[in-house]
Amino acid sequence: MTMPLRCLARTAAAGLVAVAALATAGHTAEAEAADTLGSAAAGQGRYFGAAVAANHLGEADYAATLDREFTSATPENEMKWDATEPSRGTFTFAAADRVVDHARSRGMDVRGHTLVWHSQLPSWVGTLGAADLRTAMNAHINGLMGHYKGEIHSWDVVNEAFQDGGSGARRSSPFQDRLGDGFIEEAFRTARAADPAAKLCYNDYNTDGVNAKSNAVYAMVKDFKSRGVPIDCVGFQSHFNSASPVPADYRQNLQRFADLGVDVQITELDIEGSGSAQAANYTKVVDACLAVDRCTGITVWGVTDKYSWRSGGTPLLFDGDYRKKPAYDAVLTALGGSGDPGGPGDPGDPTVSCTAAYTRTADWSSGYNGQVTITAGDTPISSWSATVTVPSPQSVSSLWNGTPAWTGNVMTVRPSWNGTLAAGASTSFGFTVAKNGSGAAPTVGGCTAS
Ligand code: G2I
Repeated sequence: MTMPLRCLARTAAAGLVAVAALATAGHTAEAEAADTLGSAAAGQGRYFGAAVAANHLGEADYAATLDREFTSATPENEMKWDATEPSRGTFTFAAADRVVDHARSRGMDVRGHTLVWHSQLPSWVGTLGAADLRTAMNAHINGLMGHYKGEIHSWDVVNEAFQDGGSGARRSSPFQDRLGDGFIEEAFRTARAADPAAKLCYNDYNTDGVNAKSNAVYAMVKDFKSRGVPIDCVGFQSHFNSASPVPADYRQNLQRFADLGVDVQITELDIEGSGSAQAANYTKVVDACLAVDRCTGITVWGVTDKYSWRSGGTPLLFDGDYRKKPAYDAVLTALGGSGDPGGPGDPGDPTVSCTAAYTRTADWSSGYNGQVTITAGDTPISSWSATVTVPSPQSVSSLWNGTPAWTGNVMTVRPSWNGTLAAGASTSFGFTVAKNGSGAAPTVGGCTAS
């Protein structure tokens, strides 16, 4: 019985959202300044998202960049069929839950990606006959959408069902080959019933301009709308490079879909290149979305170049050291925001710093409580870390308002919810130590901030 557990988790996540909203009331000022992608996009009534990989969330700079800049998250691989139902009827949600819980506890929306796709499909699906495949497809949709019911802003119900090239034909897949064209409609109808609050999207690539493939998708969406098949949005992946540049008729293509009565979303944006040329291409994409009222948001396909599926092409907004690239500045500017050109770490930037101060706040025969107060220097910080060396044979039995990582008897503490500090502002973490016979004081090392 997965559902009740997830429902409990959902309640907890919703509580965290409320706490986060209270704790970051100061974000209002940030939103007014629109100095992040998310706040600038919000000023335009849109979200700005990133594809997120669960296995990078433990990297402090990755999480800090995600949390600071983005208002929506798409699990990059964790919700795909091979990850969530590797054998029939056995659902595995741990990795996807990590992304969803991280995002929702920080107030981000989540895009669900993806329910029915020919790729990353476990081999058992391909062995089924038509009737069984239909049952399995619907069970898969119900399994995922049921687990995340009420938590997903938009689902990519069907992904990449059309062929490349000039024919506009459907792509061969177990679904297409055994169930025929009707599988897409069936998937959307099943999805609507499974979570009526989620927007249901069709998602594809090489459909960004007007061409045979986008014409075929357009005809399908038009048909669905005329017959009342539930579809709310079309996702345009928008993976661009020199062989597949931003089309001149991008805005026009987005607009013609919007005119059918669906939202449009840019779902997997990345543009290979660097410097001002890459920046100019990003500007084109943002301008196209802003020119179409029903273009409700943009998702870039990753946080940092180093983890991109096309890392060699450096297609994203942050480099491998999480520095803002010219493309970042271009996107922020196009969204109407203004920030720090070049980003943190630029020569000329004020130094990002913090201090750590230790006090013993309670003491008893077998233990004591310590508290470390972290204070930001002259500039705001988005993350910090401090070290606490615990003398042998003492041991730490609990810690609050921080996330510890141990090397021997040195505990490096990073923020849990409290990474972001205004210039001069403080937060603290605390811990309980079992003396094990020694009352010696711990050594608190220097604070580093980013
Ligand atoms: O290919 C780019 C995207 C095109 N549209 C649909 C998206 O779902 C797709 O995302 C990519 C992920 O970014 C990659 O990370 O989908 C690829 C698979 O089709 C993902 O790559 C796979 C690798 O091929 C596997 O070897 C690896 O085990 O990622 C897996 C998980 O890390």
